[in-house]
Amino acid sequence: MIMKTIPSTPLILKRAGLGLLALCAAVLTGCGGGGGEGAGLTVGFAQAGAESAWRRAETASIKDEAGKRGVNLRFSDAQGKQENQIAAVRDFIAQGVDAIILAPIVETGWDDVLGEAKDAGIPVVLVDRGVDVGDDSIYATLIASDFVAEGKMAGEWLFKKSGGKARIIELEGTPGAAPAIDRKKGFDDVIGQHAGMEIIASQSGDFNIEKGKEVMEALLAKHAGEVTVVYAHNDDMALGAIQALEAAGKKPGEEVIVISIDGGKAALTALVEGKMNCVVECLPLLGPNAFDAVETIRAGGTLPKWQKVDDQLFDADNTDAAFAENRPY
Ligand code: GYE
Repeated sequence: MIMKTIPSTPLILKRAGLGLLALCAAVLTGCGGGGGEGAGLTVGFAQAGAESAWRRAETASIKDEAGKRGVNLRFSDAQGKQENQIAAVRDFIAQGVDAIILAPIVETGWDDVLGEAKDAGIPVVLVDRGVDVGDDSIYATLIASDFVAEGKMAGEWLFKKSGGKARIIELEGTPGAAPAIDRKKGFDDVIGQHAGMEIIASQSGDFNIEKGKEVMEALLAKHAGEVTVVYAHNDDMALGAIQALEAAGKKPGEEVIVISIDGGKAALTALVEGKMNCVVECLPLLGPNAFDAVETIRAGGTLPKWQKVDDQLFDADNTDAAFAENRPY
């Protein structure tokens, strides 16, 4: 790749020059109405897709925040395909953007293209999903939840709720995606410690409602007589599973416990209606944090490799209709 051959010194100068420009812009425009540190920057956002309400909320948060800060945002939706996302990152590098925000579809396969970004002197801020790379200096920071902890929270809640007896169908996220791998790990680890709890089937519903419903229908054809719990790696698949349960004549939330992760309005509403029993939160409003990170990097500051987003758990004890109604996504 051409970018790899560019020597680092001129790039450092280039970045310093742009930093100065940004500073001038900040001084000229002041802090209000789109001014500030980010004003005038060009940032590429390589989004994974639009498969879930969560991801649409994340996209909206990043676009809104760019608008507020006067950042010129270039947006790409990879439509669930890693090759599209890699091509988008390469395009941003070729365009010489000031920074790249990347929500990586899967964990692996990023070494080359992120190495190219580093060689080009373009910082990469990872949002919402982590990567598995040989050299972690090829990205600046990761802003994301702890997905193992989320899965663990769900498993521990279920242990208490079920008294340690459960026949579970697990609906996994996109194969190879950090939240699918880690939400499975955290949950399965807890379940594995209790003899009366068993995962009777575990299959991917690709983080979307249609696939969640379809997979649940197929699994119900086999396991309708024994299933007592559905654990879905996100809200959308849980909502699809609820439709499948109802179509099969089962009462979600009563005959079958339903657990999801994300905590969007639709899931919290289902919780209040009694069709869902437990929702572990995962916050999608990462725009402010992402652009704070870009500005810190450009100001020469350092950031922790992982900025952990804190999540909580919702169930019938702490969630009411007003809370669900006011959920902004
Ligand atoms: O839970 C899911 C989405 O990467 C944390 O991706 C994100 C997950 C989120 O499609 O709904």
